[in-house]
Amino acid sequence: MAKSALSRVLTAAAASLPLLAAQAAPAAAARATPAAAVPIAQRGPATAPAASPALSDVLPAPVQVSPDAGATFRLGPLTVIRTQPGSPAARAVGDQLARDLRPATGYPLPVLPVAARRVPSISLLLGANDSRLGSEGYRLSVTRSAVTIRANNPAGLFAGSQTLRQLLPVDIDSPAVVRRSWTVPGGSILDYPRFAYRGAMLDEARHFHTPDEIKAYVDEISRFKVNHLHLHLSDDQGWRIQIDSWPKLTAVSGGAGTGVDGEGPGFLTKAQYKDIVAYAAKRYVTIVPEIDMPGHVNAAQVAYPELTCDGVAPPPRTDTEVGYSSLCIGSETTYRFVEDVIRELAAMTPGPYLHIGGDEAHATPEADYVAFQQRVLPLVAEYGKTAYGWNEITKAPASATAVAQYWDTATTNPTVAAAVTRGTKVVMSPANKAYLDMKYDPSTPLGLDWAAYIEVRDAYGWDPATRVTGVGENAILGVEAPLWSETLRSLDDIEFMAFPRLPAIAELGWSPASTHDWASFSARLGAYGPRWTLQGVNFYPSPQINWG
Ligand code: TNX
Repeated sequence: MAKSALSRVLTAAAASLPLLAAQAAPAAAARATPAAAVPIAQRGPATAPAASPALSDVLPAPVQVSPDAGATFRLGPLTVIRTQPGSPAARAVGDQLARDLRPATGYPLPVLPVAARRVPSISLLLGANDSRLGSEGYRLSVTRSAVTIRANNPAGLFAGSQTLRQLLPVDIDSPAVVRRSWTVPGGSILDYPRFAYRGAMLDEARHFHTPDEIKAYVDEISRFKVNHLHLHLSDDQGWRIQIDSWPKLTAVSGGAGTGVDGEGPGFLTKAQYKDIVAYAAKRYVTIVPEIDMPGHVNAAQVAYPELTCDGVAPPPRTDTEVGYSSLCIGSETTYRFVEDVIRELAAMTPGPYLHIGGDEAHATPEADYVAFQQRVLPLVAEYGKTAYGWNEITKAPASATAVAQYWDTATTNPTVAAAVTRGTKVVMSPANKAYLDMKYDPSTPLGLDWAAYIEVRDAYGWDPATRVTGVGENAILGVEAPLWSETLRSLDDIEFMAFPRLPAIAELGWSPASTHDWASFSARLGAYGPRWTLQGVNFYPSPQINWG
């Protein structure tokens, strides 16, 4: 999915953005203005420095780093990649690593089950026999003759491979051959995640992002050990996933004219969705599908008027208002629809989570909302999935076995805290810290500002386990950085909002709290900028960061 740096420009996103009427915005009158069409090369650092990283220059910060100055490894034309014999998954990680390292080095980097003696080798081996590593951790050791990554599972080999890519000079991200020496700093790294769930989210409903754009984002987020991609597949403006038993959902609400300002048409066929799931799985990213209900359902009701209480189809909506639509809670048709959608979605999703939304259901009376969730949350479990929803689902006792995604900006939420005592697990996405669609500052051409302006330091400057009273480390499954698409169109737009804040959220999810340090993080981030430039990733060159 590599994109040529030269061909990438910052796309003009000519979104004229109506106010988010239901949300009190600090600067709600601000409109999205088009970003200047400046060639990407002029936006980031002008040239990539040829610096060789130190062993600790890794995003997210590893658990333990022990440098050995005398043990520099040199990757050369004879280097081979060796993978655990008998493990197709380890072999696949090795193949992927070879594909990642070949363009810039120009070396053949054969992938073999065993290496010939005295050949410099990069080994990816299973059987680390270290319980601290868990399912995603790894040990990486670098000596003069070998790089060895050991893990209990292939996921750890993949994580270790991403670390190794960052330990090579920034030129390794060049899409064309660079003639230079390719060193890896000596020593060893012990690394494993703080939280099991590190997520990102794309909003397919407000503007449809194509399968290729989703795959590019998978590539970009997986470098930072983000292991879940949540796809918001339905909302008031559009329905973006094929459901065979209700075909008009996509025929009517996935087509031309759908999306904010009528500019985001499209939907994923089941085949495309499964292809994305498989592509992501190879990068150890699990797809989490979301169908939002009982609110945010206008697009479904446009296609099927029987999903309203009066049976009358509402007009299609292309504005950005929220909180006005609701499924008809007392109608059995509603539950037939919901069960069909959950059944089909569960069948095409190998991952454990199925997100049923549940946010901003302002048009659903509270008692109806609870009744709906009491019926629907267990339905998700019936189809073999863990129910997942925005934090409002904690109003329903049935959320005890569910995962709640905390998007509230408040640092106290008694309903969520009470649910935690009943067993609910929480993914932290506080909108004023983790929402990648919030502007960096008032001059950001894209994005919204209802929750906050979020500069890089704000995105990094919080702790998931102390953010909300009564929601401590043990209650937290992880963190997620959602990216809503009201103002976004292209992949360039996505990248501009996600980078460099996504690595901040990824570090909060992966790295031990003891490593939390702005000076360290910002220096590592600044050194990463030239890699994005070489990859053609349109990142925001935040003035808070010294970009190499
Ligand atoms: C709130 S946060 C929403 C979305 C909007 C987003 C824009 C949440 C669960 N719902 O419907 O797209 O704000 O920032």
